[in-house]
Parts: sequence; structure tokens; C-alpha cells
Amino acid sequence: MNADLEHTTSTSYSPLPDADNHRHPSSSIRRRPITLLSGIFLSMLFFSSLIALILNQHNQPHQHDSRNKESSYAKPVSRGPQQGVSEKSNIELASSDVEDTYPWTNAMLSWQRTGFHFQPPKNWMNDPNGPLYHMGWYHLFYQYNPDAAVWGNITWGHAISEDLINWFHLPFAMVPDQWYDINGVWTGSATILPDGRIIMLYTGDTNEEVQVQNLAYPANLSDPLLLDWIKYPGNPVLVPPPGIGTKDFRDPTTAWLGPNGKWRVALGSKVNKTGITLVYETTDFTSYELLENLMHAVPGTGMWECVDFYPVSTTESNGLDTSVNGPGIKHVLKSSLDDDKHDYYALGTYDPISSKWTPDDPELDVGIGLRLDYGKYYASKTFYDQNTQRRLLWGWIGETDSEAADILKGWSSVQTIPREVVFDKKTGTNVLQWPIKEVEKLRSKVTVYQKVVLEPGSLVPLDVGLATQLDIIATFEIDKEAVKTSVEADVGYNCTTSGGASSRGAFGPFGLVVLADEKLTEQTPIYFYIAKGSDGVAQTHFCADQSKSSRAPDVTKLIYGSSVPVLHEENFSMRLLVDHSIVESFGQGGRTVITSRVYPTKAIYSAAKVFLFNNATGVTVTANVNVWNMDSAHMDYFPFLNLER
Ligand code: DQQ
Repeated sequence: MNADLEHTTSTSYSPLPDADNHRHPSSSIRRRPITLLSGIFLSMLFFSSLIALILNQHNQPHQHDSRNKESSYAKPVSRGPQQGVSEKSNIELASSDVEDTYPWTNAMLSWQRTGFHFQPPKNWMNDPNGPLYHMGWYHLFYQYNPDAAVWGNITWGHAISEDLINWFHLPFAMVPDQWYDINGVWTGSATILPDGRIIMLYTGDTNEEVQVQNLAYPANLSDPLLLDWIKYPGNPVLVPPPGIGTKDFRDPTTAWLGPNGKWRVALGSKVNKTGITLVYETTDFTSYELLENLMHAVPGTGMWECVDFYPVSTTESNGLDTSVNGPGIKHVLKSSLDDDKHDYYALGTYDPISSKWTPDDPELDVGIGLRLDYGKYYASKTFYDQNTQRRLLWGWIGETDSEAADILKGWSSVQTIPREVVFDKKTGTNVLQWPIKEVEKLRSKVTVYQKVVLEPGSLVPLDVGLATQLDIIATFEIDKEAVKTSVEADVGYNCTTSGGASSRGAFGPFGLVVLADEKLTEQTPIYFYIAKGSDGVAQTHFCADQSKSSRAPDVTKLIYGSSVPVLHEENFSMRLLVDHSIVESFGQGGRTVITSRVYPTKAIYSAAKVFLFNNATGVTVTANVNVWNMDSAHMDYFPFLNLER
């Protein structure tokens, strides 16, 4: 253990009830059977309250002012941190001076629902859990609140797909019904053993709000739907070890095989302000040994949630099973930072003997360097798709509006389109993320624009029909010589602190505007900006400007983005997946990715438009664009199961 661990004062968690107690959750008030007597009493109470309510209504003026009711929600309520996980509500609004919620109409709210992103039929969703492929079906589990559009009562939702795009909803895989997960069946990962058995490890929040790790497995492996899950009767299989806080121990990874033939599982935690990854070894997934070495630790990064750890090939383009190691392989370590709610990763080398991971570039270590996505994106998780030999990545897109609006619309959050992750052989310093090819099945009509010349200050509307579900690929050519020879001092450009798409420099911004109304009173520009320092070095930034994305005041409207490598022989390229209120933007083949969650009020339905723009003052840009209209994916309850609607 490192010095940080030794200096900590917390002790190990010991007061656990024995395994026999697992059928008697002590704090499970929600699920206690109601006795006959209390049933009669409750019915009497209900009818008397009903009569009182009716009488009261007759004595009062009718109130239809829903804004008054909503305004009590305008300031978000914090959800998560008291229970020991990252903030689950859009707490950024709390520090804004917004007092009231926008008068959302049903039309506006229903428009926000996506057409081809994964969403449950209603209510709250957060992290993707335990993705896997089994007997012809992809399985996605996810953090879900069956009762409301806000975080709480976390249960594992379950859906299946044959192509990762069209989904069937299944009954819940696991509900919080045991003392060791009664406060939440939290995030976990699947491991497929060489003999085909499936191991699911997940975090449970116990009756005492302690974070423990639990084991579950399918009741019937020959069921392609994996409908029934058995929680291991000896749960929990892991409790916080000495030196680790009882609320700082969660989110087990997929296991990989060590050189000694034992399985290894990583978990995120922290000691003081140092984010850490612990590794356990096991042969049977019921008993574990904590390895002496931390896999990695980064001071100042705080609690690490949802750690992800996997190999990528530096020579081949296929994905790798989590246990693969050897020459021509680097390992990605990813952590979701509780403190700033972003997903950071780094490339490095895993030494299987010491079980330590070392970043290629210590200055770009986990939590201080690259992010998987510079927009609204968190708690991501990959899995190895043994069906197509791909490493696929899921991520949670949270809401950036008010809780009141989420409650009104009845749902919160979306999952990204799954992305294939590969090592970027050209730069050697980052991964590439690209929407899975299956999404292209939804492409319908294509509109092609070739060699559109964009003089400085130009804005060109693209006539693409209904512009709410689109797949856009655009490349931009500029006179690179002009950039080389001109003098510009734009040092320290940063998408977030810049003036956004309306702030003009010599070589940017230029790109696309989506979800804009005709007069651009609402607009979401996605663009490149080339900043040249006084030293003559040019750096390209890829940004998404949400600042004018909505007229509603109770929405967080940041400008997202980061730098993106553009190599000598390359043009500037971007791909956008526009799906109603979500825009996923991939710069330079997925070197830099930004997810936008936007809430237009005017630029919706047929009023949503797309434009090309060049707001640079010193360079002409030539654009080539393909715009596909996208069909909706099929998402419904699985037939014959008679599920609740
Ligand atoms: N969400 C889960 C936790 C995880 C967090 C709880 C990340 O297991 O750490 O819903 O969003």
C-alpha cells in the first residue's frame, strides 16, 4: 500500500450481518407486507383524505398555474452525495440566478425524446452496467429508478438487441431487495469465463449505507434473454478493506486473467484526495485477496468511480479480450472523476507481474489529461464483443436542465450510441472513438454538398428536409499555407472560456450549426478553431457551443471542447449524430469527442435547420458534406412477456 493509504484514519468495515440474514432486509420499509389491519386502516385514511380533498377544492379558487408548482423545483435538489456517490442532479443550476422554470409545453418536451439512442420507456437512468454478448443477443443493463425521473431506488434495468441499435426492454435484472444492496443495486461489470459462464460483479449499498461488492449470475445460461439472475447467497463477496472509507469502494471492472491463472478485478476508490485503483485476485469470484500494489494512483483527482481497464492493439484494428496482454498492446485506464463528473483516460503499460499500470505520459495521467468526451458524458464502460471482435464503449448522457422539467417530461438521461474504441496508430497518443457501423442501417436519404466555398463570415443553409435525426460527415479544407505565413497571437485559446462560435479569430471558428431555427435565435454550432500562438505554433480546437442552444433560462449552456490533433496531410473532419436533443460530435475520426444535451424551444420539429458557417476573418474554407436523414430505431417491450406499459 502506498503512503497515502497508511496515513488514513478510517478503519475497515466489519459489522456485517451474516449471510443468513440476506432474506430479511432490516430497512426494507418499501417492501414490507402490509397486514390486513393496517390495510383497513390505510383504506379508511385514504377515503377520508379524498373527501377532505374534494371539500377543500370546492372552497378554493381553481389553480391551474403549473408554473407556481414547478418553480418550487427550479433549484435542483442534490441527489447522490449524501449516499456516497457522485452528484446525480444538475446541481450547476443551484449556483445560477435562475429563479423559475421555463414554461415548457408538451410539444417541446415530447420533441426532446430521441429517435435512435437507447432510452427506457420512462423514468430515470444513469450508468450503463455489465454490457455483454450472449447467444446472439447484446445485453445492456443500466442504473434505473422504477419510480421517478430522478435518481433513487436504483435497480438494474435490462434490454437486449441483436444489433446494438434496435432494443427490446426486459424485466428488471436485479432489484434492491437484500440487506447488502437494499439502498441500491449500483454499478457493475460482466466477465465471461472461458467455459461460457457469466459472472456479474456489482456494488451494493447496504442497509447501513456501506459500499460492498456482490456476485450475481444467470439462473439459466441456456436462456438467450438471461431473464433470471441469482444473487450469490454468500454476498457480499468484498467489503471495504482497512484504510478505505465505507463510501469509497465501488464499481468493479470486468475481470482479466493474471499470469498465475487467477482472475483480477479492479475497483475505484480514494485516499484523502488521491484517486486510486485497487486490484483483487480470485479463482472462484466468491473469495478474494487484495493485491499489495495499487494498480495506479493520481494525487488530487479524488474518488475514482466506474474504473475501466482494457488492452488495445497498437498494430491491428480489432478489439481485444480484457485478458490479452503482450507485445503490440497498450492498456487504457479510465476513471470517472466524482469531483468533476468527467471521464478521463490515459494510455499506458500494464505489468502483469506487479499488476501496476504506468502511463505513457505522466503529464497526461488519468484525471489530469485526456477525456473520453468533452461534453455531457459520464460513467462509461467498455466490453469486448466476442461476436465481432470489437471493443465497444457505452456512456451515460445526463440532463443539463432542471429537475422540474425532467419530472414534467417523465424521463431523464440517454445512453450514447455505442462507440468502437481503437488505438490511434497515426498519433500514437490517444484512442479513436467511432459510432458502431450498425447505426448506418438507419441512414435513409442522403444530401451531398461538394466544394462549398465559405468566405470569411459566411453562413450557408443546407436543405436536408427534416433535420432532427441526422448523421452528418463533413470535411473542411483551408489554405494551410495562409495559416503558416500569417501572424496571429491567439495563445491559450480554450473552447470553454472563449466567446464561442460568434467570437471571430483569423482561422476560426468554422463548421456546422445544427438545431437552429431560421433566424438562429437558437443554435448549436460545432466547429474547429485554429489558434496560433506568438511562437508560430498552430493548435486546432474542436468545440460545441451550447450558449445559444435554448431560450430557456433554466438550462446549463456551456461551451465544450478541447484541442484535437490534425496531422500534416489531413483535412479537418467531423461527424455529427443529431438525434433531437442529443448531438454526438466526433472530431478528426474520433480523436476528440463531444456530446451535447440541448433543449431548444423553437428549433424543433420542422423548424430545426442545419447551416455551414465560417466565422474566421482570415481564411476561406471549402466544405464537403454528406447529410443522411436517420430513421428511428425500434424500441419496445419484448413480446410475449406481458411487461408493464
Ligand atoms: N453511479 C452508481 C455508482 C457509481 C455512480 C450509482 C457513477 O455505482 O459510482 O448509481 O455515476
